Amino acid sequence: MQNTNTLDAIVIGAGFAGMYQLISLRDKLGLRTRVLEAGSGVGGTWFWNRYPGARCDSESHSYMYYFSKELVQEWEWSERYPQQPEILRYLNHVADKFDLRRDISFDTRVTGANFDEAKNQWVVKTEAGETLRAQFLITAVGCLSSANVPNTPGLDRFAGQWFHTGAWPHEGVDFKGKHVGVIGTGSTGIQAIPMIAKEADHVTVFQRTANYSLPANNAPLTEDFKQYAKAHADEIYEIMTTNGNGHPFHIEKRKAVETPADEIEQIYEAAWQKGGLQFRATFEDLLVSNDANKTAAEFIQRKIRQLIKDPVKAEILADIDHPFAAKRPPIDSNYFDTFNRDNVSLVSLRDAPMQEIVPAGIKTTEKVYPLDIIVFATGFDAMTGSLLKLNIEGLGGRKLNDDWQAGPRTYLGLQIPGYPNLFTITGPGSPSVLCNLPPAIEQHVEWITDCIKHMRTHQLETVQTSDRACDQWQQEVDRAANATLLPQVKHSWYLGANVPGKPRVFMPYAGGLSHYRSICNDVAADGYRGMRFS
Ligand code: N01
Repeated sequence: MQNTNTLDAIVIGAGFAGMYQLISLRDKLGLRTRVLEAGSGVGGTWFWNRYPGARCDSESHSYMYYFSKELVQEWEWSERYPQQPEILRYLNHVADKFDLRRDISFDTRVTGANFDEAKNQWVVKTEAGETLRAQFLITAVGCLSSANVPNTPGLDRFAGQWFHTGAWPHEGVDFKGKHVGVIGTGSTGIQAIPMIAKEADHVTVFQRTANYSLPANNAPLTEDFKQYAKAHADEIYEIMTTNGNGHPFHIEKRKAVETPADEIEQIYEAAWQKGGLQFRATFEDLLVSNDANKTAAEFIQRKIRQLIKDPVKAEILADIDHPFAAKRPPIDSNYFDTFNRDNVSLVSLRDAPMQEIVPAGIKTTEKVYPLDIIVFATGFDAMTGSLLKLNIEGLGGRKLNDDWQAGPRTYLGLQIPGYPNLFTITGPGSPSVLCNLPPAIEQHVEWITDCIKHMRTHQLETVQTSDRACDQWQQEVDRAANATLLPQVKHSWYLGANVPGKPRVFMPYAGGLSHYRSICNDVAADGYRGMRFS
């Protein structure tokens, strides 16, 4: 039997975004709101990504909500970069504190959503056959939540076990005594490989594209730092929200191309020792000038060659074909040093591409590598994958999957023409994955909440953006990307290149979080320019 529930708002996803959206709509505006979550608990990314070594690359004191001063003051992080279990504990603490679970349906996967024009309502269907209706539909499905398992021939015949890092078994995986193959050397592979190598009998890393990585220099937080972060919370928040990337540091106002070589070296060495993504902030021209970028790229490549004892491995790891930070730069704990272990070998798929998976293991053009376990650290169908899986239908039955066949089109990454009363938190066309995500999420949630409040105050039923506003915004997204080196990398997931058949469109907004925030504020102050109410 089908249930029909009518609400004011439905939110899809109970990660950082969905939880704050629930707090905002339910507790600030008094809306009847329900969150639908596929997992059996809160946490989103941090609920699913339980692979060994899973850790955040943003510093803990910036990877949290700032909307509640009380919450900021009461939560205590233990390390500079929090591990997945600690982030999940934090999000569960938030769920308890704000009594969120009573309005979240867990184990509830959305299979379709269509707009009922006669009633101005979204009709949302779940896998269990439930139907819910609401005036507003807000997607909080995350940018990196649709796992990308390559369509490699033979996987179904593999005699061992295989796992994708983004859907890791809750009970963990026992690597003891096993021969393990890890495919992928993005942020995830770089975190997982050192941990798996400690446990497994042997690890073979299959690298398609060599990657930069910076030392995280992770450590327990000192009592002094914990006190500092609490006492200066307002200041830290101000820095995070007035710079381009949402991190708690500013990009230095100096250019590598105008700095003498010996000074550059000292600056990079200090940043390398300090560790973390601040390396990217050492010069303001690193992402806009190839000459500037080369100074950073060459410094890191030199470091990699120094760290790896075996010259063949060193060459494979340091042979990087793209500018530094033009793909998301990972940070690591002992990643390069792991290749000095006797039980770790490295295969360059550039030199010998993978042909198929055979029952015994992975077969490249060179040989078969016998394996007991294959770990796919192969990333995600980023930014659009999880949205398209929702099977959203808008006005006149138009389908999002058709409308986005040539790539995503949004207004501010927040609205899509033809889909009234639908808001997408950190959608394509917003800074999202180019930022530390919690401040980007807070900005979106607050903007959406203000927009809905405006509608309630003025008794407006629907809001939708126009094709014209969307086209103009897409031009701005392209302009911002083309002002940087980011689109130069043709095999980046920012462009959708990691998923065969996906259109190559640069998806996130590269104009910076603070600039983007001021555009969104202007749009709202100008009566929500580019959006039509009725
Ligand atoms: O995924 P990726 P990820 N055959 O797409 C390779 C976030 N994150 O999960 O570069 C062989 O970056 C692929 O090779 P190539 C963070 O934003 C955050 O590592 O496409 N190899 C690449 O090496 C990050 O950027 C945290 O040639 C294949 C790897 O797999 C994002 O998640 C922690 C292949 C995929 O790298 C994604 O990172 C971890 C194939 N068919 C991750 N297909 C935080 O701190 C793909 N590859 C919050």
